[in-house]
Amino acid sequence: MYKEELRNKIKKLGVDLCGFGSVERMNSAPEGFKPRDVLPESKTVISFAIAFPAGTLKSTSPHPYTRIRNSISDKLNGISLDVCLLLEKEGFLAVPIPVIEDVFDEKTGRYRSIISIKHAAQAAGVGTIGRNSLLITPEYGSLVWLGAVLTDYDIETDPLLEDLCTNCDLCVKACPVNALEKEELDQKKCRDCCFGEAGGIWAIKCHACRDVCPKLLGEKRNQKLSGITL
Ligand code: B12
Ligand code: SF4
Ligand code: SF4
Repeated sequence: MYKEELRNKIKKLGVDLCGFGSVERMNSAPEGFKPRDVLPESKTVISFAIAFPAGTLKSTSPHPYTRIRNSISDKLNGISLDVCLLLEKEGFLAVPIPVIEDVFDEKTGRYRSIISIKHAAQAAGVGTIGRNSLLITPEYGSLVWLGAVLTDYDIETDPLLEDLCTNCDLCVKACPVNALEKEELDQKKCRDCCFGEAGGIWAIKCHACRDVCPKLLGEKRNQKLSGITL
């Protein structure tokens, strides 16, 4: 299967962006959280993204954003499964990276995905990680949701992108609990502020560092949403 044929097949599963990166590009990940710690045979990380509906940010209720976050995560976990089945039919090993689950890293005291999905996306040339610690893509800005699969299929790697963050620091100033003050996000401060209850139901109550970013929407979406001020 050629690279572009595979990319098209993955896009047809319902993603907006898809890229391929060699796992060596993720060698500087923390110990235990490199692709080969998870799949020793892996050669390529496949990253894919779905544009997150921008209207949710306009809502005065946190529930539409939270509902979309839960549904889009289920959708991406399903697409990851389909990508694995597709690759296995072609004779390759493939494992999905859970879309929103994390584990506690005893060595650093930080919560981590078994493979950081935004670092995977950066390694696959899908976007670059901004000061707000989120992946920014040229097409759909940082308002994307991410998935990834590791495979032993040696796919030609896509080029890395130039840094898309302008270092304007608006995200740092917008954080209500100063979780972005230091280079590394203060996970506890962010989690305590971000996750909670609204009207007795669990909800995501903060994404200010996302909302204020001039790179929130990206080139493709800005045109469609012109006139909408977020
Ligand atoms: C745990 C988690 C959280 C935690 C901790 C966040 C964090 N930054 O660590 C909390 C609850 C606070 C959180 C909050 C949010 N999250 Co969150 N979260 C995750 C999750 C499940 C794991 C993230 C992770 O592994 N963090 C640990 C590492 C990456 O962070 P770190 O310790 O600071 O790492 C440092 C170094 O160790 C090193 N490093 C670590 N890994 C690697 C790998 C390589 C190759 C290299 C070079 C370096 C390196 O670089 C870092 C900088 O110093 C991911 C989904 C996933 N499967 O990856 C979603 C995810 C990052 N979250 C997401 C979002 C949107 C949010 C929120 C906006 C809330 C929301 N859900 O809407 C806020 C934003 C907070 C922020 N500014 O980052 C999205 C981001 C999408 C995007 N465009 O980037 C993700 C990717 C979910 C998804 N599948 O799309 N999140
Ligand atoms: S999600 Fe909210 S609390 Fe977390 S870093 Fe962003 S602005 Fe700060
Ligand atoms: S708000 Fe500015 S500094 Fe923060 S991520 Fe966006 S472009 Fe980068």
